[in-house]
Amino acid sequence: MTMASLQSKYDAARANLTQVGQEHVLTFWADLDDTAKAALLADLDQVDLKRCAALVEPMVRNRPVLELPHDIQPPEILPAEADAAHAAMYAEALRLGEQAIAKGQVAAFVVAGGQGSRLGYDGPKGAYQVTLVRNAPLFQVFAEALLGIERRYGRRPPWYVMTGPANHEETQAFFTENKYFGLSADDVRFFMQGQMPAFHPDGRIMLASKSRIALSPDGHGGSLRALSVSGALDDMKRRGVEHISYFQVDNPLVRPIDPLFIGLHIMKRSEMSSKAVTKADDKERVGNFCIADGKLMVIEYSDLPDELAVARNADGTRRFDAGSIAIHVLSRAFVERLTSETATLHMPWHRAEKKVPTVNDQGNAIDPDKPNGVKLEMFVFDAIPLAENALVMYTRREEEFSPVKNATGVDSAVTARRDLNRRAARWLASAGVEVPMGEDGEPAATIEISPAFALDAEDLRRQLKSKPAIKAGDSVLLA
Ligand code: UD2
Repeated sequence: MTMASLQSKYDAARANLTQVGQEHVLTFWADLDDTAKAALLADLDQVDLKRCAALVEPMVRNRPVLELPHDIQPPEILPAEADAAHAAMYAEALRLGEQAIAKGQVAAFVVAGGQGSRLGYDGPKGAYQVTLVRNAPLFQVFAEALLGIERRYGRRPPWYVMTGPANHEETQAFFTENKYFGLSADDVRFFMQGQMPAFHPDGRIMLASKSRIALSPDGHGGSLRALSVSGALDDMKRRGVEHISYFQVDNPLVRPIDPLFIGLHIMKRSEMSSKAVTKADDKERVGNFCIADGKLMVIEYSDLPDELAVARNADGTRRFDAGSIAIHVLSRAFVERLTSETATLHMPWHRAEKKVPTVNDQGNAIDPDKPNGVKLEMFVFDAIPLAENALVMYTRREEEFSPVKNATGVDSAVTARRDLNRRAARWLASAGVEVPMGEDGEPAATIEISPAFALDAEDLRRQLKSKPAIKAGDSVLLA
């Protein structure tokens, strides 16, 4: 940037910042060299000052009081598998879903913008190696599921990967180094999610240093806006994609494209559909599906009142038992409607008080030991109440949900690998293969089934030409 253009950008930025009382962002301008000045201006380009200004009073200077809906009821949920009452409907839904996939109307969409901080893993979470025999990373598992879909339905779905500023380049490089795991570059489109500045509790935007704004990802709810501003929605339209199959990067058991789920979404003319599992315990850290004041919505575990979390039905079953596992199908038209220029995105912001490294008035670095800043995020499930005909279906936890969130213990790589192994053993057993079991009740062999080879138990039955003989201690790969 030339000096003159730096100066004119500075003048414009100063005017905009002054309008919203945030001119302190430029406090150290005179101390900065041109590179640092350009970096600060680039950070400012990321910030929607008007949007921030509207949030300062209600969300930053004040802690919003969570207003729970008056009437909270459990929703009706479609079963994981068709019972007699649903047999005809599920058969038709499956047909519709398979047809949409074969016509190229379905895209996969993974949100992979967060940082693996809880996992203590320093890299894009999708690069985390998770499978039992090949140690394949999460991204490879999803790529192979798309190859499996192509094998089965004759069409490879395009894949949209939302990254974050901390991992965008690394994620793309990881795909390139690994030759897109058998996909081609044209099948995969990367885009970065939006960012929000952190705020001082008094409402001022925080600086991370003299020349950088303290920016962080705006939550997976920001993915809807990012789909729009990145041009991904236009790209989908060009390709004829109507339905967006949304999942999180941390769940190696997910079926990135599920014909039955997609078919139900189409059949019910739902704009946003969700999968649920029965909760592992009353306070499991998953959102709770509820009908609140007549609308389907998810109430996050931290917000669900205790008396509701522990409530029981007359037969002793848990009253609010449907946990959100962040698997959705969204209609492209719905995302377009929510994010169109004339629409105000009515999704709420969620406030979190965090430790944010910053600088003091003299420009000296401060590494806080307690929360000193406010971060704001959007959650994707807050779009559900805005959708027409939103539906929820159950899926089986052991078939589809075992996220890698923590380094050890629950929801860790250890439990995810255990669940991948159990599922592979179960699929093999249902195909008539004898799987040796250990005294601990776990399969006594290490088994990996690539989703490119088989997408589910029924697919495996079809794919297996002969029944492998498996002995205790064996390592078995079906790929
Ligand atoms: C989320 C859900 C929870 C349940 C659970 C299932 C929230 C608030 N809670 O819990 O209800 O469904 O998942 O596993 O969502 N991400 C981004 N950008 C961001 C933030 C997150 O891409 O700015 C991605 C991240 O890469 C990951 C996913 O969103 O794939 C989930 O994020 P998380 O680990 O923060 O969510 P968690 O475990 O609190």
